[in-house]
Amino acid sequence: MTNEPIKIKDLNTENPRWCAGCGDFGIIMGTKRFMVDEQILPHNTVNISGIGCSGRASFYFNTYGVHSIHGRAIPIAMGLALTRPELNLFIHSGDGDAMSIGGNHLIHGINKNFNCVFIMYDNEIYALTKNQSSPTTPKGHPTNTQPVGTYLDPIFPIQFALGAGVSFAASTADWMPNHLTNTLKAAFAHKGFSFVHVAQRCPHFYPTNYDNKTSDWFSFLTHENGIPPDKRLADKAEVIEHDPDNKGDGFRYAQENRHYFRLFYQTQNKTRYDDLLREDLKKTTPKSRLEILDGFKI
Ligand SMILES: Cc1ncc(C[n+]2csc(CCOP(=O)(O)OP(=O)(O)O)c2C)c(N)n1
Ligand code: SF4
Ligand SMILES: [Mg+2]
Repeated sequence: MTNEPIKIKDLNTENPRWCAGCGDFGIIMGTKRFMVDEQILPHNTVNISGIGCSGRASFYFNTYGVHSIHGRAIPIAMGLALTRPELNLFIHSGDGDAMSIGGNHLIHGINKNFNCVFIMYDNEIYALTKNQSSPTTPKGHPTNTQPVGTYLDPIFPIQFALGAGVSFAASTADWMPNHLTNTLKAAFAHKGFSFVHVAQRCPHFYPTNYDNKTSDWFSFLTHENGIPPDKRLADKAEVIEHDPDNKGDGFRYAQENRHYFRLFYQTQNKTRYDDLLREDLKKTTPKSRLEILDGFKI
């Protein structure tokens, strides 16, 4: 370790094994840019991922990392948050990993509000398992598992997170580096579970999704306490004022088919389990294993 400021190249590992044009490249590059801007040091940082194309993200940061199993990035990160509060924790999770197979863990991670940045790579498809419907696939979109068109209405991730009581919910996109980096800065500054939804392109299995050449299908929501619109796209897309204190409006925007990139909601008034537990531990006297087992005698 040197005292030199870190640069992007210090955070790189091997070349990612993703398809050309995959939005995952933009997400890890935006995350690295944010780490350099904020000088988030690799030896104090853990990138934890689940399974999926997105699950490979943890390999591509020269930090500590865990490539775990579906949904379990959340309990692993929580264990670290409880025992090593000085670490910077980033969770990388796909739409299937977060909303389907690991959905139960996500609800409890959000409710426990432990300190981490949760990045959801939403390509609206199970990509690693070759084009299967996910909980966020639009109704009617054909996939290998539902070739006549996905049967169900999609789950709206921000609405899911707000419904579970999240303390920070924002949405950004892989092709907006400036907005992505600013969103991660706001998420990292927030103390608690920061849910960051990222619209992610999958040109291999879902090339018609998220047209990054046009800007009439989305709006930026902005506010002095929010996240500014992407510099490059601010003049091209609709920009609406929204106060991130207003959870009701945030919830309404989150259930629309139109996309909104911005900070939906933020509160500092939610209890943090990691803080509570650490305070509680200070008040207890450690017990031996036998004493603990005695407590279960009947
Ligand atoms: C318990 C379990 N069920 C199913 C699988 C198979 N599986 C691997 S990746 C994946 C889908 C991942 O989709 P998503 O989270 O959206 O990630 P993406 O590949 O799109 O980035 C599935 C179903 C698994 N590995 N473990
Ligand atoms: S299949 Fe899709 S998500 Fe997976 S690496 Fe290729 S473009 Fe990216
Ligand atoms: Mg996916």
